[in-house]
Amino acid sequence: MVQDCIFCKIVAGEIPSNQVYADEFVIAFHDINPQAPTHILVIPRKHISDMNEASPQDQALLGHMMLCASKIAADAGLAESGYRLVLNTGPDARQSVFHIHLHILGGRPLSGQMG
Ligand code: DGP
Repeated sequence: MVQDCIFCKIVAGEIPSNQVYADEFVIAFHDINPQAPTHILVIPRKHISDMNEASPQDQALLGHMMLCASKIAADAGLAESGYRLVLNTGPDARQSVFHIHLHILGGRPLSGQMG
């Protein structure tokens, strides 16, 4: 656990979250500032600050996050209508929390603009 990391504190249960999924490796919870009708974050229990810090050792964990996201999206009813997975890294991507996280966005037609 990294001191002063909001998401480490959520993993530790020190900050409450509206959790929708948890297993040995990841947890998922609703974003506090939703950008779409469904906006869920999937985060690893392990602290990795961003994709620049991710290493080959994290390959299985990152793949697990993606597969969990598809299951969570399906459970949220998004499999047919579709959804977007977003992983921001660094200032140009406007990353604001430096504990890696996958956004699941859906529930309405999303912007055609990717950047
Ligand atoms: P990003 O810009 O990719 O770093 O997105 C960080 C997201 O984290 C942002 O959409 C808001 C969300 N967030 C920040 N703090 C909290 C929190 O304490 N609880 C929850 N549920 N979400 C948070």
